[in-house]
Amino acid sequence: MSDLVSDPAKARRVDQIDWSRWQAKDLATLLFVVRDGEILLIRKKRGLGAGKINGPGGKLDPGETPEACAVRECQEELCITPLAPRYCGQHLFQFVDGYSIHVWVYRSDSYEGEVTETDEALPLWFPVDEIPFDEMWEDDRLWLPLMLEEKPFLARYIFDDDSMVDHAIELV
Ligand code: 6OG
Repeated sequence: MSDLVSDPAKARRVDQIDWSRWQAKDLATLLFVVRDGEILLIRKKRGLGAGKINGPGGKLDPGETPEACAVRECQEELCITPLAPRYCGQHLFQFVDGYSIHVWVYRSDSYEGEVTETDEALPLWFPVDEIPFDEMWEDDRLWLPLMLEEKPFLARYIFDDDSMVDHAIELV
């Protein structure tokens, strides 16, 4: 399309961004343990999305792979080590204030250790058909079902603060 923007912060639709040249300011992960029909979520106490319910996760350390980051964040936030994480998909989030974040999503069926509250996260288990989407980021209701159905996705979004302005999700 011809109305590509030179600055991704100026886009109001995902098709206005040249995603092949897009580079996120932050790289991050989310990991969901799904076991016996329940999903392990957290009430986030700090960082981006503090106060919301989300999966455990956070930003990559320099040189770290997304998978290693996803496991480390579970260790730090919940004192557990998820076993055999499986890749589920990626999110490319562009915010209209110029911030951007690329998030890799993983899923695990089991873990070692005891789920423990930390100063970063309050653990919360929910039945997979009672996920509290009203307390989560607006995008989550679009792709968590794909993650639960094991359908790998590539999702692109424009956000204005907490509000999703546009999105496009591909199954890959
Ligand atoms: P820390 O600030 O905790 O890293 N994150 C999002 N998660 C969802 N579900 N939707 C979004 O929509 C998100 N934007 C960011 C990825 C940031 C954490 O927040 C997640 C990371 O786990 C905009 O270090």
